[in-house]
Amino acid sequence: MSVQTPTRPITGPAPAIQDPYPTRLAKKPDMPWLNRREKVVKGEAADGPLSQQQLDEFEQRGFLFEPGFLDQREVEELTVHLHELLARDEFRGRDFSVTEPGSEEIRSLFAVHFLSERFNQLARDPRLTGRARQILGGDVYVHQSRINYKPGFHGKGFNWHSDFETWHAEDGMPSMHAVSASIVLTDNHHFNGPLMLIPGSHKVFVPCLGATPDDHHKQSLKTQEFGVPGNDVLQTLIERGGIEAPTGKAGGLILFDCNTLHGSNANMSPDPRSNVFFVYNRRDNVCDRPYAARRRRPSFLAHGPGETWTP
Ligand code: 6CS
Ligand code: FE
Repeated sequence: MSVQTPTRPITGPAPAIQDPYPTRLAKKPDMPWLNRREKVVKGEAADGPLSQQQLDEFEQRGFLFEPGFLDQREVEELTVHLHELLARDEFRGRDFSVTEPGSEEIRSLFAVHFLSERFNQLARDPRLTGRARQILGGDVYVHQSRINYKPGFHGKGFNWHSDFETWHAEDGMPSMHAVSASIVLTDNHHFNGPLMLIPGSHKVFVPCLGATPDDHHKQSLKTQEFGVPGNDVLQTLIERGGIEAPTGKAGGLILFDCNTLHGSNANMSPDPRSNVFFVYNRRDNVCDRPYAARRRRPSFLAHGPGETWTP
């Protein structure tokens, strides 16, 4: 007769590492959100290009829009590089080149600071790294980069989400010490699917429902279904903070906190909408093991400090 011994005790002490931001839950939590633990702005006005007023705005709203960050000449030059990258046949069908659901049109091209010397130079531009250091209060590296491209009439949107929720759950980013810099390379108006943000939403962490499926990024980068907050909590946060969609001429910069809820609509206008986007993470906040997924995502989505990457 054999006696079955359980391989793991059914009850026992809680795991030693407590996740401060549990997400991808099996059931709806009692509270719709947790308060953010980290400060938002960790540097000083004296440390860089942003004024105290700009830092205060970022602190309160979770983003800052700077129209005319790049001049027209620089925008035109970067646009040439962007189109060159999008036209590269050898990138077609590769995992870092994400197409729209149901078509072959490119939606996002990741790791652009490794694919192009010009975008590498832009990622390291002190106008950007200075702002990121100032907000994060320490040395930074590029955690992720990408181009988003929404062709006229065809470009689809992005559901509401916090990037930090995904990076924490799927890439193992421990804390909210990252900031995104999105430079708009086309004129942005209300009809070509501009970035929409919920002011103030960065101050709370909204746990999301549903275990992360394996290889989730293959689906989520086209249409995200896991890691999106429920409608009730979105409604409350939008009633409190509203929705903003910065618009204006090409060359504008949107800096937004890693936890600010954002999304965008489809492009229903004839005009394409494209932007280039760098995520700066503080060097002491490197990603380790994912908090709510079985495996880390591929490195084109989450680079380490000092790491290089080739297609
Ligand atoms: O999965 C990610 O890492 C990303 N997804 C979205 C929709 N936004 C930011 C980031 O590129
Ligand atoms: Fe995002």
